[in-house]
Amino acid sequence: MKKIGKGKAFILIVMALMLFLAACSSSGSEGNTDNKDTGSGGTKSGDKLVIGFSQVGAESEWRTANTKSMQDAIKDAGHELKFSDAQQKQENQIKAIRSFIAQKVDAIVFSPVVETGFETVLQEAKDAGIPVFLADRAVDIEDDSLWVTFLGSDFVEEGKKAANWLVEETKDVKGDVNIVELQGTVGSAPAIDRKEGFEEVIKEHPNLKIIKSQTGDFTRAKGKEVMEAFLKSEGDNIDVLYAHNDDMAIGAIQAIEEYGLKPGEDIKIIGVDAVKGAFEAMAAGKMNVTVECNPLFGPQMVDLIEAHLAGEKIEKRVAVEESMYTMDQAEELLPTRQY
Ligand code: GZL
Repeated sequence: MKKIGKGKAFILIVMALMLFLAACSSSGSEGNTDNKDTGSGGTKSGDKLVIGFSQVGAESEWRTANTKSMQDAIKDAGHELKFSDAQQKQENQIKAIRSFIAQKVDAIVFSPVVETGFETVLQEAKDAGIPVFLADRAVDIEDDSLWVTFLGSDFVEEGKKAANWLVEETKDVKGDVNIVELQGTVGSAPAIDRKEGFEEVIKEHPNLKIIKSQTGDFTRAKGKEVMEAFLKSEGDNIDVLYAHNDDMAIGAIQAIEEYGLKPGEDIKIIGVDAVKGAFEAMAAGKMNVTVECNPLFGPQMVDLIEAHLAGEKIEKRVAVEESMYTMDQAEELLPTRQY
């Protein structure tokens, strides 16, 4: 058998050593399943999550549509939903969040009925290591580490859109335009911001005057009741109703008709939400405009929860795209409305 020279022997030993070292390093990555299991952020997408959802209530068409969008999206994604309807009571939301913490859910979605009074319970969720996602309404809390993100509408912009429509609609009117305002739930983000946005625009037009303003708590019944009081004290002096949601506007329309005036003509009606009821009222000539506030963000919220739990960075505020619809568009668009 031919002898191998010293030089060749050395090369063979070096090659054998390199192959051995290469084998060691590759088995190191194959053998280490720990890194693959944890990834960069914990749960891999595709895991079944348990999501606690504390919803404001069932006070309006908008809320009902929002609840359905969230429930369907969580179910369609294969996750488990623990749902709580707070019936518009803050104490019920605080109880629900504490219950979700005790049940060790993977994530909490929360639409705060009002902006303040939730700091303590959100700190408890943070201490328990459970991420909180704000849906629809914001909280007025300095420490924004208490929630991952806010997904919802820009309510100030909605108020501005409503006022800008009125400015255009009354540009040829000489003299004062008297406005009555039905505010949403006292202390809620949409009520505070829709008022702020509307007033920011009309302050540039001194003839546009808010002569009465009171909460109708976002419901049809309360909206009708407060409008009856407005009509009693101001009657034929009212030119415009600005309602922070369509449900209160629809209640007010009933009160205006019972009073003997024509809604949409004698009194212009401005609503917010763009629910089906508003399109029906506009198609009947009883309402003039509705500013869209889109409740159908359930799939977007589930995507945000899964992305966060997979370790992705999430923006602190994610806005929902929205439009505005007027009486002349209502008949054609009504059949297309999903809520
Ligand atoms: C707005 C939402 C409001 C709706 C009302 O995002 O919070 O609450 O405008 C609902 O219809 O009651």
